Amino acid sequence: EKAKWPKETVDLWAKLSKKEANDIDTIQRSIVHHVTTTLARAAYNMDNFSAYQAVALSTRDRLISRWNETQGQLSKVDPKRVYYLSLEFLLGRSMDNALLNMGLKDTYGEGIERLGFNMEEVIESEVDAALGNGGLGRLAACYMDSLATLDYPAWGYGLRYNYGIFQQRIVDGYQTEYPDYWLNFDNPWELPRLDISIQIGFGGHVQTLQDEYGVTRHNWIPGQSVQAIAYDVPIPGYDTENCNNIRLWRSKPTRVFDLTSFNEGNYEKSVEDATNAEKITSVLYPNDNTMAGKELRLKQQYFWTAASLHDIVRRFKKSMREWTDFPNQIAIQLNDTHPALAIVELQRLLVDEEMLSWDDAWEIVIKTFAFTNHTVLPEAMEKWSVPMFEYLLPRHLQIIFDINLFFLQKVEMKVPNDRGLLNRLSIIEEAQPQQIRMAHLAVVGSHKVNGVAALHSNLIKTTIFKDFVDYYGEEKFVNKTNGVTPRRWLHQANPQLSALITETLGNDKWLKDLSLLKGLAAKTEDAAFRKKWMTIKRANKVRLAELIKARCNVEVSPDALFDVQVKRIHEYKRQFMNILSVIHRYRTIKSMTAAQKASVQPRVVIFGGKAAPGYYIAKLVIKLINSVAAVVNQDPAVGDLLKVVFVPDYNVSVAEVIVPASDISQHISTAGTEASGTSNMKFVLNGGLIIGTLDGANVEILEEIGEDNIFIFGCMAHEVEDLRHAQRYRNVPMDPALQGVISAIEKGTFEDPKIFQPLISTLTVGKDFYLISADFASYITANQQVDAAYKNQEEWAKKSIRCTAHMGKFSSDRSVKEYAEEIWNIKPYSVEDEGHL
Ligand code: Z57
Repeated sequence: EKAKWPKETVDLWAKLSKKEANDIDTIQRSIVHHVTTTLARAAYNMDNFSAYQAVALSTRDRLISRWNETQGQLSKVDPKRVYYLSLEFLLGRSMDNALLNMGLKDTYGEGIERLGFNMEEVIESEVDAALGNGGLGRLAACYMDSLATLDYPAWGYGLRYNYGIFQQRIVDGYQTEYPDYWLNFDNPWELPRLDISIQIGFGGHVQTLQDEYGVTRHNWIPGQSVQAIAYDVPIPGYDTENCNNIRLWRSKPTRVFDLTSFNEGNYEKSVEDATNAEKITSVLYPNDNTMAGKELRLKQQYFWTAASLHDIVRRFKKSMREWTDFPNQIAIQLNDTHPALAIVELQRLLVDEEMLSWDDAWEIVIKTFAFTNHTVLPEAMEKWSVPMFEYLLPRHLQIIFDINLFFLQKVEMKVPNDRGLLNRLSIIEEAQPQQIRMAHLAVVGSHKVNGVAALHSNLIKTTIFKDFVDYYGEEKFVNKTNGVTPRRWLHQANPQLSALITETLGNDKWLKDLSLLKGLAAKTEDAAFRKKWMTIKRANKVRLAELIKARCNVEVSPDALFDVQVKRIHEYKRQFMNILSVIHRYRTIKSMTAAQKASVQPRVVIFGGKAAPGYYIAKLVIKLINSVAAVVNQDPAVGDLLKVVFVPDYNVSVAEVIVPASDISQHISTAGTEASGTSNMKFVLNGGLIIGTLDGANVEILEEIGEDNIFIFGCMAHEVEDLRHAQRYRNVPMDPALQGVISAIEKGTFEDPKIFQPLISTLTVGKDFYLISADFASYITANQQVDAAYKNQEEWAKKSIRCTAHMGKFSSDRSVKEYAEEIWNIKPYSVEDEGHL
């Protein structure tokens, strides 16, 4: 149609569509324009929040230009793209990140300074986008940053929950949950695409018919339907014009749907149906590493995968290519088993709607999908009961049974007469009722399966997927060690350290090639440099001390050793062992003479993290931490030698303050339970040392930074089975130091001991599944080594610098490049600066 326009019209469009200028005057005008028009305010009624809104709207304009240019060019060029399907994107705040990535932070900072505002204060007005629980959701956010930065054509697909992860408050030492209604004000970081609406069906029945060639065809007639509406979140890369997209779906009632009830004269019923439709994207399930098994969660998973696949297929069809080209144009990464239904949905679309043969369709499906496993914990493995599944998705159930039958027939051909093997490999678990094993479906429907750290990837090959490795061979199972984005986790969270690194290395190239950090290693012997390094650490500790004063009303000294454990509260992560060792430390100090106390290294022990609302034991751990804090912090016999704080409502923006301020952080999961961990990488990147077990990515961090710069303790993954066996059947006595600590709790040192009995029982009656007693002595020793090492500040500074210098491997840029080259087979596409209309 554009071609029909006269030249002057085309030229006028070209002239007026030029990107906004980014000089300070233009930017100030754009901010004030949004204040006076979009916000309908004026200079006399401005506050930090309205300043935030105006700066956000102005930033958004620039983001959207880039988004538009990138997506416009990509739809013309149509390169192979990757789609990252994740039920969680834990993005945190957007404004600071967008300004830094677009290289506009200084200009905006100066611009609003002259308009009477301070950038750091304005940034604080933004609420986190907390559409995730923990590591898995934050990993997705880091990967989106790296994909955009490396110019990969990539889209994320997820859900736009009205309520993100709950807000945590501490009342009388207990966690209480409050709804996180993050959309209270307009969200400037999304573009509603009200025109992009897809019908998603549920329930109903399956018609079986013969087509004109006598081939049996299946036609699903859903009993209900809802609409999926698209909301696009622009993801700008760092130091590139490229801007990728995360498409989040929101559920809405369809007209057709509510009219059925309405026409029957049942008005209330029709409104009730509408409410049920809205409910699908109402709330993020707050479980991390556990499976809830709720019907609404399964509805979320289908709603999201069906909408995303419909969108992907629609885009593919525009290119008029052959179906066999589908996997040449499209890679789909399944972030855990949550989107595994996408495998079934694509098979259904190809067979039932596009009329491909089963085998042709299945070949396309397998070539398209790849699957990331993030855990080996049995309680986290997704299983859906067959009767519930059939009620919601009758045709999908048939397809799953067919996928399973054809798969098991092939196994039978290769390994005849091994019924045990078929049972172990089957997608269907023969329980009462039958269960669908989503991990098995994901393995069978993908061409690559990866773990998230070397240890974990080997572990899955020998445990949960052993039989699959025997059947398919080793090549299908690969490792992709996690990484984190240095843009958010160093440049944004620790601006002073970032500036020092840039000054020292002579440029900021390290932000796109993190291996360049190794240039810092030579500086360990430079005393002046060490001083600068440690001065920055101290400033970050002062900032954290202020946050602790504001949120916990506890005064802590920035000269003490800051010891941090922040992550979801889970038994396998062993926050319980940490607080027990703090009690041990407290008792030790209490037993000391004044002279002995003089040589104690003062320590502030900082906890943070949310417990799933239904996870009773995890919530008791929070209560114990707060009870210990209440006693220790006011004990004059201890003074500044030991402080304990629980920072409420740990989230991404709180992490951005805590991570740069830590001296030592704790990554102390029972060996073999933490698939990778990613905060370990963030802490070490910021010059924080870690104390940890040989678990997840700790192993590879040790390899990179060397054993002198990390405190390792505890048993190894391969020893866990034997230790558990011994605890169960040979009455191994509890570690004596631990016994002393437990007795102190039972004597009522920290509130009514009855409260904590269920927790203590996990060590005694529960046979200490996470091996706290077995690891306790070596844990105490490792903590003593930390104290001793910290006393020598010059040596500590050297360790701290070496930590940062050797973290190049753990950039998510490296991870994403490995996925792109070894799994997705996609190439970067460089957006041309000025697009041609
Ligand atoms: C989650 O955050 C992780 C695994 C899961 O299965 C679920 Br559900 C949620 C975490 C792992 O526990 C971490 O060890 C890992 O670093 C992270 O996923 C990212 O891979």
